[in-house]
Amino acid sequence: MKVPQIFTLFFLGLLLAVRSEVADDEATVEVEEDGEDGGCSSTSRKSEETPPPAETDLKTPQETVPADKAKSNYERTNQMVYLPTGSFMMGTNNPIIPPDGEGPARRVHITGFWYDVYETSNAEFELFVNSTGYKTEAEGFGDSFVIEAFISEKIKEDISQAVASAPWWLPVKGADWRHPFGPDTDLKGIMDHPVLHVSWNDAVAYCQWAQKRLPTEAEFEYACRDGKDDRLFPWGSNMLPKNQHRMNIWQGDFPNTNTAEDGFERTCPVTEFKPQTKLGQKNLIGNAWEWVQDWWQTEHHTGTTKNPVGPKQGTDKTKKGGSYMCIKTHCYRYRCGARSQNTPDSSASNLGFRCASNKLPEYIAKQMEEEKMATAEKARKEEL
Ligand SMILES: *[C@@H]1O[C@H](CO)[C@@H](O)[C@H](O)[C@H]1NC(C)=O
Ligand SMILES: [Ca+2]
Ligand SMILES: [Ca+2]
Repeated sequence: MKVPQIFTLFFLGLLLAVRSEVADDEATVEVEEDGEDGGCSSTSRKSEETPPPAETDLKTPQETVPADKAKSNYERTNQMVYLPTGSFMMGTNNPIIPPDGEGPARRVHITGFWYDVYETSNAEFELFVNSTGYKTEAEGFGDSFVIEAFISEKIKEDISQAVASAPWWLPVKGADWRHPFGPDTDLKGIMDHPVLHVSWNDAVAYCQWAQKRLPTEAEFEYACRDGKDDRLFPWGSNMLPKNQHRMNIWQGDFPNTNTAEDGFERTCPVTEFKPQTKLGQKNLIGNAWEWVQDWWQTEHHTGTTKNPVGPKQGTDKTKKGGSYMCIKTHCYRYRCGARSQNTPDSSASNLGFRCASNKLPEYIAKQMEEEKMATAEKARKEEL
């Protein structure tokens, strides 16, 4: 987000004393926006920043390994599910954060497509980097945004520049996907967590290598709505059905205390929690924000559309789902209809992605078949 936009949002937020009530068979939700915005929706690079220098140590095309030949040292989490053709109401007529363009509700037809079950993990992203020599934009720029609460005192000493309207975001030198909370942190023990500090451009490159693509915003929301009308979450509007956490967000007093009642102070494994949708997708909302294909816009026509892809051009790309940093008071964006944006070269410690595809890539079909057989074989052996 560019600085002027941050201020616009901030003052709009101040003007807004939104009270929104969403009736539901499961719960009634009351929201008060306190005007402090920015929370889990991170900042963007300023457009005048110089782009990453040309890389000289990249692999030549002959040296790269295609996704169907790549062998991971970790258990794969690249499985996909098929979402059948259908239509749904995108957006809502009861927007909770109106300046984000959450409304109006409009009918959208979606052609059946394949969608990742999980957010892209550090292990999956490392396989891509091992196979291609890819360097992320954050590695090129030499820094990325990290929330202050997770930066060590030693690293913090060297940082003076914060983001005016969201002071908890700091640009940290040496923060990138391998060092998610600063140069003195690494991926030990979190290879199955979502990859962070990937820009929109990085996400596109990964999906392309994997023989996939980024989903459109409409596809994300179609999956998230899971056949229900105007509910907040995939499973309904009750955040804690049967008093159980279904996603990784922030509990406590943001940004100072994090009680982690959902079990996770930062990210959780991409396989964590019960599936959020009937088809089995996990962490669509919460954990890491997810880039989608579309350029950002906040004005939408109410007419019916088929497979909308967003505006032809823009300055920011759209992201969906909210993150482990989201809390109702600061960033009530872990809802299917919620949305936010960043410039396509931006990256942060709460922003990742997952891919979609029109066709199931052959190597994944084969892999999933083998996994199914292995599971059946294991079950058979246990019966004996
Ligand atoms: C990537 O390569 C490194 C170095 O050979 C290896 O240790 C690591 O396990 C590889 N990553 C994956 C996902 O296989
Ligand atoms: Ca949490
Ligand atoms: Ca997510």
